[in-house]
This record gives sequence, structure tokens and C-alpha cells, in this order.
Amino acid sequence: MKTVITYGTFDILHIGHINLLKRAKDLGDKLIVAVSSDAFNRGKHKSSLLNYENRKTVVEAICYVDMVIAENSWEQKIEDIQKYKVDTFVMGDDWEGEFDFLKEYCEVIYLPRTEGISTTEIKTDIS
Ligand code: C2G
Repeated sequence: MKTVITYGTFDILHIGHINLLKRAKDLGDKLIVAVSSDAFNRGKHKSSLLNYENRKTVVEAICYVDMVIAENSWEQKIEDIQKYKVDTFVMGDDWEGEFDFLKEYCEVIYLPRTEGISTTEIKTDIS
């Protein structure tokens, strides 16, 4: 049983998120997604349109996702990897290199982002 984990806000879900989650699931048997809490988003200077409960419920409904936990801090990743016996940590390559310190705990993979779509662009288009 290979466990994969990824982290993110997942506000206004779109194909870029789904492509990431599908490829992450394809890397193992179980995919855990840590969804950023509203407070953590504020810390990332990132305001989400949808609150945590809404974003969590949407991500939980995705067929590739086996479990959703809250992302409350930058520091929790090592604890999460140990607690859930994670084999592979995955992020989009806009984070390339940012999480290489996790390589002593598990495999770290950065996947190419889906070009041409972002929640920021969507929010701009609808505002
Ligand atoms: N993503 C992607 N392609 C896009 C948009 C997003 O592959 N067009 C990926 C991102 O690279 C990330 C995931 O989808 O791996 C979630 O993206 P966000 O919700 O924007 O997450 P972010 O704000 O980057 O938070 O501790 C890590 C942070 O919580 C990541």
C-alpha cells in the first residue's frame, strides 16, 4: 500500500487541480489531500472565495481522493508524513524545490502545472 500526499487551497476547483490529483493518485494506492484552512490561507496571503468546509467537502467528493485532512501550518508536513506513513509527497512544479527538505522522509515529486488556468484568473474573469 503506497500512500501519496499533497497540499493546497483547492478554491474554485478546476481542471488544473483535477489533473494534479489524478496524477498524484496514479503514483500510489491511497491519496491524502491536506486542504489549507481559512486561517492558514490568510497566512499565505491567499483569500479563498470558498471557506474550508466547502473546499474540504468538494475535494472529498473527487474519485481520486481517499482522505482529506486540514493544512494548518507550513510545519505540519513532516508530522503528517510520519503519522500517515506517506511514501510520496507531490506538488505542482510552481513549488519546485520548496519542499526538497522532505526528501529525508519520503519521495518528493513536483508535477508540471496545467497551463492556462488558475483560480486567480477565474476570480479575475468573474469579478
Ligand atoms: N495546480 C496545477 N495546475 C494549475 C493550478 C494548480 O497543477 N493550473 C496545482 C498546484 O501546483 C498545487 C495544487 O494544484 O500543487 C493546488 O493548487 P492551489 O490550490 O493553488 O494550492 P497552493 O495555494 O499552491 O497551496 O503547503 C502547500 C500549499 O498549501 C499549496
